[in-house]
Amino acid sequence: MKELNVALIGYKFMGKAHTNMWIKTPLFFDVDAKPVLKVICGRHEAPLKAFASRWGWQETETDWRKVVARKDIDIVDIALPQNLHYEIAMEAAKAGKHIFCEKPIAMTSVQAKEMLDTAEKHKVVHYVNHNYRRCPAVRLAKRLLTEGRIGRIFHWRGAYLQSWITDPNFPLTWHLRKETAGSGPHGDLNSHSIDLARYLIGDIKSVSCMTANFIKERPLPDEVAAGTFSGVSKGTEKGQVTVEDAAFMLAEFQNGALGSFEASRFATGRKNYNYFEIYGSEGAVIFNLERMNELLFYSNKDPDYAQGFRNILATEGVHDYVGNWWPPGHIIGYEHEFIHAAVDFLNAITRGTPIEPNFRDGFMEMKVLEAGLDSAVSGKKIDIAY
Ligand code: SOE
Repeated sequence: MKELNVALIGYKFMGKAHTNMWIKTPLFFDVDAKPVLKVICGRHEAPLKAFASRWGWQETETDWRKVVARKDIDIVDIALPQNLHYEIAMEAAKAGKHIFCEKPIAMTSVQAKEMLDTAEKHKVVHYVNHNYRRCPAVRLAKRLLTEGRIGRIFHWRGAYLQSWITDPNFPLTWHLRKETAGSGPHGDLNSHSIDLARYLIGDIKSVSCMTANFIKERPLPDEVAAGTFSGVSKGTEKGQVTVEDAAFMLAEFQNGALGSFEASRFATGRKNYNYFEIYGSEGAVIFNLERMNELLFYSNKDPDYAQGFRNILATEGVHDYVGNWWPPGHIIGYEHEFIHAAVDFLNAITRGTPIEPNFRDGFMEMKVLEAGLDSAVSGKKIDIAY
């Protein structure tokens, strides 16, 4: 089988998810090319080498410019904080590498547009990893919407709630600093909800948003040890939190539907509650990532004596991707969404099939995110000009 050499930049939470994805994809799916774990890149040599030997990366490198410049690399995989996406993706596109990039795509929509134009100019496959699109239950929601079973859409109600920084002693990791993350849960979590809403309902016309900051100072982190959800402080010295702690946004869709988006890391008890409801003239669907194999579906077409939300376990082979895993009812998890993305990404390279969300989607989403933050500052509703 043809081989494609991967350079992965980043080796923490997403680095682990992506490494697992490249390994498992050709084992479970019939792709035309086998990803090779060629080189992994990160700033800190000792943990990088330990990661590489545990997961089977052939080589390590501490300078991302060197890996992007290598002739033998086909795919550059960016699993890093937002502030590093733009520069690496631009260099990778110019070097003719296909790009698998973590979300949100960049720090600004201007950067995102340049990334899109450059990737298109150099004819490389470009993908922004909103993994939740490839959850089979989400694909089922899309199918029901496409088949008209929900009818005309009236409402999107989305929430992405976590609680990992409610402790005031959780350190000031990169997620909590504007210069590295761009924004707080708005960019980190609302970005996923916006992507799902765009995928399922359509583009957003205007937004109105409020943000809040509950804890303004935190202890500085031990940069090497700290990761997402697992901060380690360096000492008692504190620094300023420069992103919002929660962002609640209302939106009008171009098709007339009305939506709400809630993103917070202060939702006590919620771990990774990525939730949406869609209400239409013929029915409704409800999805909750923490029950990710299931989709609730309500249909007006059911006889009146049997109406109610039915719980569909999306593990039968009729659902997207799951036929390649286990027999029905043998549920799948978080990591599988990444593998589904890699299948489509590899097919985009070898078969020329389209892949979404791509840098165009990343750009559209950045416009919505930016409008949300502008609205939070001005207190006004913002019409989005794409
Ligand atoms: C942290 O908030 C995080 O890891 C996000 O960055 C991911 O995108 C989300 O999928 C889970 O939570």
